Amino acid sequence: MTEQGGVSASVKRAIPAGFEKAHATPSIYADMYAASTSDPEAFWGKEGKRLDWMTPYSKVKDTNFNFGEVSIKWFEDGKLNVAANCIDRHLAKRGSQTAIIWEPDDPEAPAKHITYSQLADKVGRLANVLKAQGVMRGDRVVLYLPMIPEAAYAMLACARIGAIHSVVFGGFSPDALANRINDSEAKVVITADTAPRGGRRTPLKSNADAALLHCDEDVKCLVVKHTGDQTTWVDGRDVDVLAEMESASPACPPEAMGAEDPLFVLYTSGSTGKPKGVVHTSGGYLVYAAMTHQYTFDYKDGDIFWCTADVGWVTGHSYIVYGPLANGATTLMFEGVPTYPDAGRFWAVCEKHKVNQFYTAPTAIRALMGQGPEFVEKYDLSSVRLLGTVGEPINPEAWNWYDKYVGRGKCPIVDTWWQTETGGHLITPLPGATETKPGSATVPFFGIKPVVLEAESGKVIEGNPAEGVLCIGDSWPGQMRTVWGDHKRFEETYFQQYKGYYFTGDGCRRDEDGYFWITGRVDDVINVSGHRMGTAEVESALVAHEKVAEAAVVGYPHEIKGQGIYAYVTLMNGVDPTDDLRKELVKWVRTEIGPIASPDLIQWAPGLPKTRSGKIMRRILRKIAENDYGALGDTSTLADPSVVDDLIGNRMNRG
Ligand code: 6R9
Repeated sequence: MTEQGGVSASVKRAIPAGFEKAHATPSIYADMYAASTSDPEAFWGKEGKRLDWMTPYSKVKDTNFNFGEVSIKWFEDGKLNVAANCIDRHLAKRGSQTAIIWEPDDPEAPAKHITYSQLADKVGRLANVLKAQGVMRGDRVVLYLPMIPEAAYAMLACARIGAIHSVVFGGFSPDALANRINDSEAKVVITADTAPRGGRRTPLKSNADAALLHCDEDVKCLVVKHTGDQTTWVDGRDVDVLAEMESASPACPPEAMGAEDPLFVLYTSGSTGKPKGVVHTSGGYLVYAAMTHQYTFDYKDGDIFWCTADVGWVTGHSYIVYGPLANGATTLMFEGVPTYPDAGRFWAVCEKHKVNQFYTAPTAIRALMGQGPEFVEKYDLSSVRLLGTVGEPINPEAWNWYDKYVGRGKCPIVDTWWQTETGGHLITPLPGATETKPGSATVPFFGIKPVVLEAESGKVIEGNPAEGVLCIGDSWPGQMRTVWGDHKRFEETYFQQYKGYYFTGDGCRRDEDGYFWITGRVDDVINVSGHRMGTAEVESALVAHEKVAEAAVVGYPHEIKGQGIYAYVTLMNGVDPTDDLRKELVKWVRTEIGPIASPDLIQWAPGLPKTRSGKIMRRILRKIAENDYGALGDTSTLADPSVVDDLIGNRMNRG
């Protein structure tokens, strides 16, 4: 990505016509950015008022990035309810406006339009069902659901009663689900019978059954009978949630929550150890999600907004549910996949529901690009006025294809860089304010102070161009507050290496114009189709197999997925390295973690390159996987340099 960035760094795309009256124009952006960074108290004190507060805040910002005393608080003495902000306050004006358009997996099945009044009714009922199951303020509720309206109802029902939700992506395995239920000490799991995707069905309930074998026996299982597929039923533990909602009261007064009370925990992969529970709180998160949704997408009243992410990821939290609903928007929720029944599905849905803003991942664009433009060209996309991307760097080829065939040359493309930890966009163009460059996430959002540091020395690099690691110099309201149950890990992960800064884990380049180009992770996290995977997680899954002695996992460039998973595996003595065993190991990892963690390539490695102190030299393994032998660097510190020649000789074809 860096080279491509360098080549096109000077080619700017003008702001398309029709954005003269956008929420931010070049001068509005310049003024607001200056105000936001020179006096954050005043800036965010005013922005906080975009929400309805039950008790107004008197303090705005109280944040400390110093290692050992990290503490982040925004609007700390204010009280509010997130669900009331996403629903109740819109009812007078927008009761009969559609809040959620639901498009099912099956293109022949009817879509649903849920108005704000209907949303209020459903969320109130579900909140009462949760209460009846003993869920109280501060309790954790795990959601393991398909992309159905009930997922949004459940998130908002938790918010309404002050319970903390933790959504687990439906593609995760029973083991991964059990780990999250146990780590968050959840009281309840909400799941569905099965989840249709691309014409196939994932057995969510039976996965939940398997997970619950490893959890406290008091954990309740609320089941949405969505497809009607048969499942097992454990009396006393399982609850038919739709039936209970029928008879529950829709009236449920919203709890007054502190701005700093947790809203949700979302597990994400890091460079070491088990996934960590990223904690977001109520006030700052919602202010930030709402503001970024409005400005980045230039959302205006009456627009139909579609973010194609799954609610199992942060993108779905901030830009399917919380940001749009806080703004009284119409948000589209899609159950299916981009390639079912064919590669035109996204565009068919855009045409059918007259989508105005469309937000997806580069990996989806690359996959569809490979199918040819005829799948896009036949649809009427005249309603679409803005395109967005998220999740990984977008290569200029994909950017140009998106621009030409989907945007028809008239839509701005907002390449939004952010993370689970950041709650919302940190570096992104604003459509009416920022000229774009294909492949660059461009400039910081209001209140964000990105800094580029030298990786080794931690020295701040002033002036342009600059290349190094990306850190953020000050807090913003959407920032994560802690790691669930492990504040020390929070500080060590994000604040230890570069003192006084939030360390993003990403590398970047800042070009002559001050535009940011994200070059990818600098830690042991790989980004597979926009999903974060810790190499350590895949390794520990592999070594849990009885035939595996040791494993090292790295990322390598993959045409569609961005990065693929390359595993070096050392087998136990006497075990035959066969193709069948390869397949068995791939299947094993799928069941241990989930399909998104499947190794793309497994190379048998009689030995791994290690330092004399026994550390695996991943830098070398990465280079071999990338086919870049010239750049192997110094191998003299290896305990046994000959293992490298063997690995090169037996390298897998990337295909
Ligand atoms: C929102 C989300 C975060 C990591 C992040 C970075 C990569 C996300 C990007 C991007 C380049 C973009 N990333 N957006 N890289 N350009 N526009 O994806 O959160 O799943 O936590 O991943 O994704 O490497 O550090 P999350």
